[in-house]
Amino acid sequence: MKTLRTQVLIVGAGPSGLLLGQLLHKAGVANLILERQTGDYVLGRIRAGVLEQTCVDLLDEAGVGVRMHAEGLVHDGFELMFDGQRHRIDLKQLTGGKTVTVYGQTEVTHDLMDARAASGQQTLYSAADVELFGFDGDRPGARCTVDGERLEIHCDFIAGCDGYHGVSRASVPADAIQSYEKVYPFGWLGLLSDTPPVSHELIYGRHERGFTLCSMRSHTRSRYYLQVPLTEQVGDWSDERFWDELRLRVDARAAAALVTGPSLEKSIAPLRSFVAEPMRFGRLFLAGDAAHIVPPTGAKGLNLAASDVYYLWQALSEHYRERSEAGIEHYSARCLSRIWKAERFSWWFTTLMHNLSNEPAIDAKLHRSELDYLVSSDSAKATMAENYVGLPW
Ligand code: RFL
Ligand code: PHB
Repeated sequence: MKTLRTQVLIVGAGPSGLLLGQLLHKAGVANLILERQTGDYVLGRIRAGVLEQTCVDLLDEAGVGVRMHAEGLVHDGFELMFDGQRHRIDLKQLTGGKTVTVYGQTEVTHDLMDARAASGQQTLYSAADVELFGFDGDRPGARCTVDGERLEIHCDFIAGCDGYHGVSRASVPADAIQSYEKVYPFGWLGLLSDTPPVSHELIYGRHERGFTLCSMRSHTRSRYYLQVPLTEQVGDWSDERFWDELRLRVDARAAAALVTGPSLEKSIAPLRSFVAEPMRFGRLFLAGDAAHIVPPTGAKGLNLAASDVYYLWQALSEHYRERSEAGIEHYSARCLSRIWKAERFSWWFTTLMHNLSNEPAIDAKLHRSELDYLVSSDSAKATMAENYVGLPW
């Protein structure tokens, strides 16, 4: 068996793992990333689209912001659509100047992978059978198989950035971790197409046929989502059926402006709220989707991953620079305080905007009334905007 040694072993080359690796590299901390899939597979996943300002700032700090600033779209607001009307939430005005940036997760990952290649830090793709050991003591590490060869990696710390289905959270003894979970009885059917977006800002729509989101990746690439029952199969949704259904759920102006075209990608994502506590187990830290999931309404998932990475980068840099354990001790509590607020916001926005099929008639009326209140009250709009642009770190 071949043996390797690094300071921080990062499991997972999604945005959390790659961003942490880059920030640690810049802080002079050696790190090695183990990823189960190939790089092309990781880049093929179409996911998040909206970055909070703090996430943009952290990507700049990591030195990967050039293309994001050149190609990303800065949005000052978004629209809520219900009963055939649209109502604008002016993020910039309601938050004293804050905005969000529309730049796809695929592009963020691409930029981070390029920076990783230039950094000279090691990344092992297609790493099979990853097993973690020793994180409850002071000699943690992992074993895995890469290209048919068995490897043992020794390290000071392990960062579990391996998503919801990863090995890191699963390696923690069941009695040391508590999970909170809510699975929603519907999913999002997403479609990506090289067509101009229906509007220059995002539109979140509530409709009796189900929720709709009109989003984008650029001025020429659109991303649309439809709420569908969990029983739906993506194969039953031809592009034509998708466009027809979308047209039924948007207002007349959007229906008239909608440009359709062949899909580049179509998939169904289930919706879930999930938090695992705590997020540190001795020398193992969980970060990003490995520790928490939000439903995508409100675009918080990638942004939360970035705030975990920020706290972890600070904690580990302090450890190596000043021999201070304070950041390590406080990592879990710092992350969870922000995570629960984003969980609350994402759950609230999801229940407000979706068609909950078995909802009592009075609840539907109450949601409708809440939407009326939201778009007519400056303080309600300010609360929405404050959460949407992202709470401070
Ligand atoms: P990821 O992206 O899941 O990456 C984890 C990586 O770990 C690897 N892995 C392993 N590697 C080694 N050994 C193992 N045993 C392993 N098991 C797993 C995986 O292959 C993978 O490469 O987690 P990470 O890095 O924490 O990033 C989280 C984000 O991907 C996620 O929160 C967002 O995509 C959520 N999300 C959104 N977030 C936003 O902030 N804004 C949005 O607009 C937004 N829209 C979305 C979204 C997620 C969606 N889906 C499909 C879940 C829209 C959708 C539809
Ligand atoms: C996306 O463009 O993929 C997107 C945008 C906003 C969300 C969720 C997803 O709330």
